[in-house]
Amino acid sequence: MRTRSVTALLAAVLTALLLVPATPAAAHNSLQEATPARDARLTAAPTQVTLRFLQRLNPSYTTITVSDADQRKVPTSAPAVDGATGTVTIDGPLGNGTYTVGYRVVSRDGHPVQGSYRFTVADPAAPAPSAPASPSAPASAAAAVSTGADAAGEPDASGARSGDDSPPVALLAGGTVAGLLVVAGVVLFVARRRRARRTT
Ligand SMILES: [Cu+2]
Repeated sequence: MRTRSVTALLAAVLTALLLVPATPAAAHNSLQEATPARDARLTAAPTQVTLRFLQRLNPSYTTITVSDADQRKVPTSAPAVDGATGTVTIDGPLGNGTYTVGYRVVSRDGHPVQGSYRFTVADPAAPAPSAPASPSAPASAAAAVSTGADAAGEPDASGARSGDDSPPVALLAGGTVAGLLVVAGVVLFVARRRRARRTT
């Protein structure tokens, strides 16, 4: 019977849609580990900032900055990228104070991910900084909200473990979804026409 086969096909298509695992948000890169750590209070000034991400970094699209409490950029080297890890070396010694690390990287699917966090240098041997910059500091941290850290977890674990940058996974999944949607639309259209023809 026609209607039954169309219904069965439609059910199969919908099932396939549900089974497609790709939620693009889950494929996004995210910060996994930072040195100095978020909100760390260090008794000795760091000379490097090292950020390890979920996915391999593209050296051409990796930015790591360090800013002081007045939002002035601290001179650093360009990021040295090794796999999923990026490191900048801080040119001069950091004085006591609060610093913001900002980063911008791309995900495997090409979408940018950015975020920031702060750490504080409180070396008891160092003189206190003269800058009384209290109200301006929190604004910078609030403005730079991480966009991709939401679903850092499970669905992408296999891809992250393999460590290769394979955009086809996300692209294929996206293409499959689009294709299935088109098929579902056609099936619905045909089914409706058949039904309409039968009633007239
Ligand atoms: Cu994306």
